[in-house]
Amino acid sequence: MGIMAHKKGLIMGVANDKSLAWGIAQTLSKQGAKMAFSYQSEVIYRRVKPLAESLGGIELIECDVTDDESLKSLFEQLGDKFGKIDFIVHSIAFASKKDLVGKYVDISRNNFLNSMNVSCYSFTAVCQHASNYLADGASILTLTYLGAERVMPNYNVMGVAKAALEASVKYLAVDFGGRNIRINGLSAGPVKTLAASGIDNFGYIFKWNQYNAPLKRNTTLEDVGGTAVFLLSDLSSGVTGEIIHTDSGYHIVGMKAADAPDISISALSVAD
Ligand code: NAD
Ligand code: IMJ
Repeated sequence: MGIMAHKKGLIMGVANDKSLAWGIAQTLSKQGAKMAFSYQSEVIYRRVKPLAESLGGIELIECDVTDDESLKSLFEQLGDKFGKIDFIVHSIAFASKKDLVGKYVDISRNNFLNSMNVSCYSFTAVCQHASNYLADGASILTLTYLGAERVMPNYNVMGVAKAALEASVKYLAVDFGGRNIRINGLSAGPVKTLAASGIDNFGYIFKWNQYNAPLKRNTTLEDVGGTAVFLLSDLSSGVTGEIIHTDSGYHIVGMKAADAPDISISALSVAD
């Protein structure tokens, strides 16, 4: 039956078969969870529908996280279909592409607020709208990145949004802790998803992580799925307000590995 048998939950942020949310959904499915996916728009629906069908028994509900009415309607529909919810995965971020290159200082007020809205506030909004629908022992998870803690080239406003997101995890853990509801973050190493496509020098960052991470490899969807299922299951019943790194150990490293090959940005093609 699996460790998620009898658990029902929501996955937000599957866009295609490379999405971190899809890796999490696959592992949850193997462990017997019942799930609904929320998708951002009609365009995404076309890609998510076949994925949902491949797992079977998945409800699909549209939700744009910048819209409170859309969030309200999402949880009303989930409440009707599921009753109480045992887990939620928030795997959503957005910044304007032009702000993910060059200097952070150049960000406009409007783009700063929009990035914070989608990438940070939306997690708090999800917890707020979900509140009345959560079961005793529920677990809520968001996805974050090391760029919240350290400066990473081009991550810019996303790093600021992730830092605020990680602080939100702690405040939300206290707000919900008295109801035995847990809130955690998973800090994933670089993965080639839509949210990584077209990012300046991503191939270089990817290789750098591979050569310098203690495990000498990059992060996989299976790695992310495994940590997520731990955090969403009762195995982690004593864990809340935590950020767990799932990055082959990269975050502990202080200097280039002695055996890391010399790589230069210019030597890497886009395909790398
Ligand atoms: P992805 O593009 O597959 O997922 C991003 C999702 O955000 C998409 O499904 C998109 O539809 C959704 N989204 C954006 N704006 C939205 C809105 N207004 N309403 C509803 N949904 C919206 O890419 P991903 O890499 O799987 O990203 C998922 C999460 O993982 C993000 O929070 C990202 O910051 C984080 N993350 C990614 C990496 C990486 O290297 N790919 C590493 C660490 C953390
Ligand atoms: C994104 C930008 C710059 C450096 C980056 C990333 N590094 C990693 C990412 C080193 C790992 C991926 N990541 C962790 C993200 O959170 C990505 C968020 C994102 C990506 C895009 C690309 C397309 C777009 N807007 C985006 N908004 C957020 O138009």
